[in-house]
Amino acid sequence: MITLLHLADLHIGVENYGRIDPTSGLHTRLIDVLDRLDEAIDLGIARNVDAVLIAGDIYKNRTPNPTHQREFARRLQRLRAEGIPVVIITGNHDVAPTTGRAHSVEVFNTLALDGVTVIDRPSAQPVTTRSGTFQLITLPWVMRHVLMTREETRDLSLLEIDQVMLNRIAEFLARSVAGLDPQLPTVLMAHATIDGATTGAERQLLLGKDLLLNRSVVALPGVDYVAMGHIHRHQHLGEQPPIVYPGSLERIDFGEEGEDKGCVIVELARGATRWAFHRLAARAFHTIDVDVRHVNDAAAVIETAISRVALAGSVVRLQIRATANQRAVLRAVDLRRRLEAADASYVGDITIAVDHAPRAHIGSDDSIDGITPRQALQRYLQGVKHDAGEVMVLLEVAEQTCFAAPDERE
Ligand SMILES: [Mn+2]
Repeated sequence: MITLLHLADLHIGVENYGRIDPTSGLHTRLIDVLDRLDEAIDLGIARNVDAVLIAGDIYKNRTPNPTHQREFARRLQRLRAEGIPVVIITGNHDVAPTTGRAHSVEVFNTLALDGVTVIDRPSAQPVTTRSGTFQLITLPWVMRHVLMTREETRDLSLLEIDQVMLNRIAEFLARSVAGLDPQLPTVLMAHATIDGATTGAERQLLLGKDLLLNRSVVALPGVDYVAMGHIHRHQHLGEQPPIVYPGSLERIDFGEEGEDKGCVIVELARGATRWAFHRLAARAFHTIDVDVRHVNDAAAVIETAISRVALAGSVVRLQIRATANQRAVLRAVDLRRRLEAADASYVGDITIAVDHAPRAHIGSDDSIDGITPRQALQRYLQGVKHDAGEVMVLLEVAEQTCFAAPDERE
């Protein structure tokens, strides 16, 4: 029996909803992510795992700073000292923009450290552990230039290019499986979106440009476990073989408020793999939603809503719907002080929205059918922000981040 620790989407360096910790000089959210990684590694060591698989997206982006790199290297070194091999594949946040430039974890491969393997191409190889050997097929985040030449893409539409890429991925996986030793257990590790996977509400739009792999493309006979990365919400898509996303280590945004965060322990066995999700102590995110439009004592109702939530140590935001008269007496600064006094680790936006009927929409009706993500965002922003300049700035930022091609996005 080979036991594995399966992690993905560490995103070291995502530093929102926190501040610099004066004692360590590190951002509080960086400390959170590193604490979760330590927690997962502690679990792996306690369970005597034979190898650690990291299914992509190590850092926030392809240019981690020296502190992020040192902290990740420390964790790799701890696993090496324990004699536990680590295999990493690159995710879309790790890849280099052009051939010739290094991806974010390439240095660990260049050093040729015993027990650390970084894979950035579709490949298949045996992995030897103290409890035996397993076969590992890897599908890192695929960039178009890896699978297709410029000549091949020249006369094709984007849709046709996607189809050719999907065909090549399916061919690569089928070929890899055909070459397997039937005696040895096999893991397929991939950084990709499987069609039918559930994303957090806030990620749905961002994933619009991803290649969607059909479940049948990865659920191949001879594969005993499919170790996925890319989607931050833990989920599994099938049991034969198990196709599992461990999800990210920490919540990155309020869209992940209701999601458990953790890692997966896999007991790999030929045709009889078992796995279990382990919840880690990710920092809680809370949205407090209060509608006071139909109450007399708005302040008392807001106070009750706040006092119901365990705020200590959490990241919190407050969303109030009020009448124009109530809005005139509610003070965001007082509400912020109230939340800070409850020992919230970070107080996010406090919004007091007043209904302006009828609401301004860009379309002639409220239908969202057939509108683009850009239009949906614009409509949303126009609904919640009343400053046209602010809406323009936010749309501009969205253009550079959300709507940039996945390869360009950071
Ligand atoms: Mn990703």
